Amino acid sequence: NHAAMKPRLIQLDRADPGAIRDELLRGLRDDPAAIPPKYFYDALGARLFAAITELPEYYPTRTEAAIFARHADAMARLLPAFEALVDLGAGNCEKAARLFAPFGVRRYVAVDIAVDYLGESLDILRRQHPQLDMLGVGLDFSAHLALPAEAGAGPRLLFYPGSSIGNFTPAAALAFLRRARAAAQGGGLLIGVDLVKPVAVLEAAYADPLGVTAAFNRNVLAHVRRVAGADFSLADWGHVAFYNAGESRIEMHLEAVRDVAVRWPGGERRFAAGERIHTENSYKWRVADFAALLVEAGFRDLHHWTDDKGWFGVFLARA
Ligand code: AVI
Repeated sequence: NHAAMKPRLIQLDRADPGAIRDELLRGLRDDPAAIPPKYFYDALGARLFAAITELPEYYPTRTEAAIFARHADAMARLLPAFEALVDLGAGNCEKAARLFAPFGVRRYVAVDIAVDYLGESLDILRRQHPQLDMLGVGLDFSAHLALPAEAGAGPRLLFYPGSSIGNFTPAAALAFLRRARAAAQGGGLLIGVDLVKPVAVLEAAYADPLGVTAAFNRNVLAHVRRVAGADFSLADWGHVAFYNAGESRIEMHLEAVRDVAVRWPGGERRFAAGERIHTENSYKWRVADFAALLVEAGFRDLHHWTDDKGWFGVFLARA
């Protein structure tokens, strides 16, 4: 029976077009203007991000992968007991799949905002791991982490790689970690975190000479044009990325290269040349500060691994 072999998919949060438009237009009217970074990831944006992870300057993805390749067996020996591996922001499910064997995973719950793309990933995975119990969940986990009952009642290992936690402010990161701890049901958390390092290395990773990150940044305007009806012209905006040492974060902005007026149904805003729209923060943590954040969120029994240069950290903690 082929249908029975299909991984189960559950879509929990359907995007509400009205709420999306309201959120975006509120941000555009703000001073300074801002667009939430989750709008980077339309179909093209997701592909541009995948291209970023291949850039020689963008060290986080390959540095984290090397840490897992080197230490997965050591991690496996320290894991709390768990019934399901819950992958937050699973995408193509590649990172989690590399842990199935060393961690002895029997149930895999892949969570992402859109279940459509997840379905394709899980179909491919199913062929490689026919014994694995799989579930795909469409959920905006930046808003809440209430997983469906189908995810199981036992302890869970939450997996949050890629330093996506860095796109939260420290306060939002703490709130997120508290929710993650509750969702783990007595299991644990395995999380990848980008670390503070020389400014030149950080800035090169967010302003690559090929211009892929610039395209990724500008593409958010095409997405906003589509979903909020704001008539952005991409050529009017330049990519700006710099390290803000006081806040310990990379900031990305789009800067008007001339005076521009942006119109949308029911409103408009003028931007003077040089004025910016804030599109992303990417926080860089120190090991001790991130460990303290985990403890503040209620986690215990912390372990962490880094690469030789200390550029990226993977933390394991018990819920
Ligand atoms: C997804 N997130 C962890 C990336 C980062 O590095 O903050 C997004 C990104 N922005 C620009 N380049 C990559």
